[in-house]
Amino acid sequence: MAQSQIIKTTCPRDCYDACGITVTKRNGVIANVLGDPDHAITRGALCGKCAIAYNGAWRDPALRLTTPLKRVGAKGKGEFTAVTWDEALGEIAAKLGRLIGTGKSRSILHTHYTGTVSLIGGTFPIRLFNRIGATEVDPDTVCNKAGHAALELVFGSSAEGFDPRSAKDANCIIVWGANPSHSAPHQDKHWLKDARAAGAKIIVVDPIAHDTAKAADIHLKLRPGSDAALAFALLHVVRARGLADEAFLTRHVLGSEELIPAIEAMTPARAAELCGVPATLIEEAAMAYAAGPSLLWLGQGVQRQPQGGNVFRAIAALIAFTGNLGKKGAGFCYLNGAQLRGIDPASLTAPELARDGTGSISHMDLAAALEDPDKSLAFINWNNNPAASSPEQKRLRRALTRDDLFHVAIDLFHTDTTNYADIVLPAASFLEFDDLVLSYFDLTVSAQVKAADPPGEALPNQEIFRQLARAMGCDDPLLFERDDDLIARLLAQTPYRGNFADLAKLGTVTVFPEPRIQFADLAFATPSGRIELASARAEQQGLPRLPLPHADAPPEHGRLRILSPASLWLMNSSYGNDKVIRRRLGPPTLTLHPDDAAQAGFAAGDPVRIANETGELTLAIAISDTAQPGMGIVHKGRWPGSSLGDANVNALVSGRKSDMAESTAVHGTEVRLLHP
Ligand SMILES: Nc1nc2c(c(=O)[nH]1)N[C@H]1C(S)=C(S)[C@@H](COP(=O)(O)OP(=O)(O)OC[C@H]3O[C@@H](n4cnc5c(=O)[nH]c(N)nc54)[C@H](O)[C@@H]3O)O[C@H]1N2
Ligand SMILES: Nc1nc2c(c(=O)[nH]1)N[C@H]1C(S)=C(S)[C@@H](COP(=O)(O)OP(=O)(O)OC[C@H]3O[C@@H](n4cnc5c(=O)[nH]c(N)nc54)[C@H](O)[C@@H]3O)O[C@H]1N2
Ligand code: SF4
Ligand SMILES: [Mo]
Repeated sequence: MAQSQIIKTTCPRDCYDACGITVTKRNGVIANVLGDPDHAITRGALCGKCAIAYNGAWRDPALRLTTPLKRVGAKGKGEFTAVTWDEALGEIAAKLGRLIGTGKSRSILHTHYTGTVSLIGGTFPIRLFNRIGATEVDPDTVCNKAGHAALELVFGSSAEGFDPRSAKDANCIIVWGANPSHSAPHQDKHWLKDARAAGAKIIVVDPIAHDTAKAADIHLKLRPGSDAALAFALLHVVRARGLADEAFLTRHVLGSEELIPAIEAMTPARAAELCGVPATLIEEAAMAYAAGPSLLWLGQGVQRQPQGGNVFRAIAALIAFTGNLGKKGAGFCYLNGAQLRGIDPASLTAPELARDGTGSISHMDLAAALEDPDKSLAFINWNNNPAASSPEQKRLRRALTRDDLFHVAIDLFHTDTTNYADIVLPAASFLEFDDLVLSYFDLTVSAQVKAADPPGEALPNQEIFRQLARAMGCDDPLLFERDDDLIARLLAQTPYRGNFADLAKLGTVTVFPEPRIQFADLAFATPSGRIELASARAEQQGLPRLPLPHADAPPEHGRLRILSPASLWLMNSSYGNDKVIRRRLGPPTLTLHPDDAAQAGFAAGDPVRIANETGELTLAIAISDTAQPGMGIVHKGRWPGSSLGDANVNALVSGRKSDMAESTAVHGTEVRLLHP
C-alpha cells in the first residue's frame, strides 16, 4: 500500500499572502504541492502561478541546477562544465581572497533580493559579505526604498502597519497604488471582499482599472504620478467639510498649519484637471475616508515614481488630518516588519561582523558600477535575476561581459543572469530546507518545512555561504551558525511559545490574540515624538520641508508613460521558465487604451515597437480600457532570453532615481510608440 504523508509548509515568495502549503508525499516522493485548507489566508488554494510552478518548473529536475558549474564559453553564452563544490568554492575563495588581501574588498559587489524571503535563506549570506566588507547593492532601491524613507521621516517608522484583522472595525479601506488582484491574490479575494461584504467602503486609487479597482466602490483612476495633488484635494474636502480631527492634529502632529495654504489652493476642480479624476468622486472618497475609522493600504507601485517620496508624505498628511491612526479599525500599512514579532534583524545578518564597515550603492547605479573596474572586480548575485529585473538592461548585460569581472551567480535555474557567470552555484528551493517565514501583511509566524532533498548537489543559500566561509579560512562562529540553532533563537524572540516542531505541525500561528492597534500609544520615533508633516530632517536632506501638491506633467504629444507592474502569472521574473506559465502568458504585450490605439492606428495583436533614450522593445498590442489615454501597460518579469529582441521592459527603464533614497522611478518611464 502506498505510504502517504502530508507536510505543512509556507510559500516564501515576496508576496503579501505568505500562503500555507500542504505537500503530499507518496512513498517518500512529493506527489503534489497544494494550498493548505486550514490556513486562514490561503483557504485551500494557492495562487495560479504557484499552483503551476510548484508542481512544474520548481520540481522539474531537468530545469533545476544540480551541480556547481564553471564557464567554458564566452560570457553571456551560457556554456558551462560541471565542477565539484571543492573546485568551485576553492576558486571563489582564491579570487575573493586576493581582492580582500589587496585592500579591494569594496570592489566585491553583491546583489540579492526576492528569490526567497524566508528568514535564513533570505539573509544569512549577508553575514559573510559583512565580514569581508563587500559592497551591497541596496535591494530596496529597486522596489520600495522611497516609501520607507518617506514614512520614516513622517512617522519615525515604516515597518509598522495595521493588523489586517482590524478591518472588522473599519468603515472604509483605501488601496492606494497596489494591485492586490495580482500581487496579493488572497488578500484580494478574501480579506478585501469580506470587508466589503461586512459593509466597509472600498476605494482604489490607481491609474489602471485592474480587477481590484473594478470590484471597488470607488475607483479614482488618476494619471500616473499625480497622487500628491489628489491627496491635497482630498485634504481640501476634509477641511472644507469640517472633517479634520483638530484634537488629533494639535496633540500628535507637527506642521499641519503650514500645509493649509496649499490644501486650500488644491480644490477638487483643480485636482480634476491635474489628475483626470472627476471632482465629485474626490468629494465622495474624502468623506468616506474621513468619516472612518479607515484603513489605508500604501502600495509599492505608487512610490515607484519620480516624486514617489513626496507622494507618500502627502498621503501621510491625509492620514494625520483625519486622525485615522492609533485606534481600532484605523491605520495604514506599507508593510509589517519582523521587529513587530520581536525579531531583531541584526540576529540574522550579524552587522557586528563588519569590522571594517561595508559599502552600499543604489540599484539604480548597478549597471554603471558593473562597467567600472574601479568600482567592481567581483560580482556575486544570489536570490535575484538582475539581467531580467534591474534597470538599464542592455547596459547592465554588456557590463556583465567584462572579462576582468569575476562573477558568481547562485540560483535554482539557469537564467539570463547565470549565462554571464564564471561560476554558477545550485541553490536548494524552499521545499528542501527548514526555515521561518514572516508575512509582511499579516502578523503571523510560519514554518517552512523541508519536504524533499535538494536535487543533485544543490544546497540552501546559507549552507553555500557557510562552506564558502570555511574555504576562505574565516573562523567567526556566526558564519557557521546552524539552521536549527538559529531557528530556535529566532523563535524564542517571538511571542510564540512552541518550538519549531510544534510550529511545523500548525504551519502558521498568529502572535497577537486580538487585532493589534497600530501606533496604539501614539508615540512616534521622530525627533519631536509627533507625526512630522513639516520635517526639519527632510530639509537637512535637501528635501522640501513640507510635502508638495505635485502632479507630474502628462507625457508630451507622441510619448506614452509605461507602467510595468506585477504580472498575474509571474513573481518578478520567477516562473518565466515554466512551460505552462509561458502558455498562459502568451506573447509579451503593450496594453493601450482604445483611444490611443485608434489614434496611432493599431489593432489588437499588431506588432509595436516602443523606444526611448535607454532602449527599445518589440511587443504585441493589446487594447483595453483598463489602461488610460497617455499610458501603456507592460507587465514586468518576462525572461529576456526567450522574448523577441532578447529584452524585456527593463530595456526601456533608465537608472533614474526617485526624489528620495536613490530609489527606483520605474513607473515614470516614457517611450515613443513606433510602427515596426
Ligand atoms: N520594470 C520593472 N522592473 C521591476 C519592477 C517593476 O515594477 N517594473 N519591480 C522591481 C521589484 S519590486 C523587485 S522586488 C525586483 C525583483 O527582482 P529579483 O529579486 O531579481 O526577482 P526575480 O527576477 O524573480 O529573481 C529571483 C531569482 O531568485 C531565484 N531563486 C528563487 N529561490 C532561490 C533560492 O532559494 N536561492 C537562490 N540563490 N535563488 C533563488 C529565482 O529562480 C530567480 O531567478 O524587480 C524589480 N524590477
Ligand atoms: N503576481 C505577482 N505578485 C507579486 C509580484 C509579482 O511580480 N507578481 N511582486 C511582488 C513584489 S516584489 C512586490 S514589491 C509587490 C508589489 O505589488 P504592488 O504593491 O501591488 O506594486 P506594483 O505591482 O508595482 O504596482 C501596483 C499598482 O501601482 C500602480 N501605480 C503605478 N504608478 C502609479 C501612480 O503613479 N499612482 C498610483 N496611485 N498607482 C500607481 C500600478 O498601476 C499598479 O496597479 O508585489 C509582490 N507580489
Ligand atoms: S506567491 Fe503569494 S499568493 Fe502565490 S502561493 Fe505564494 S504566498 Fe500565496
Ligand atoms: Mo518588490
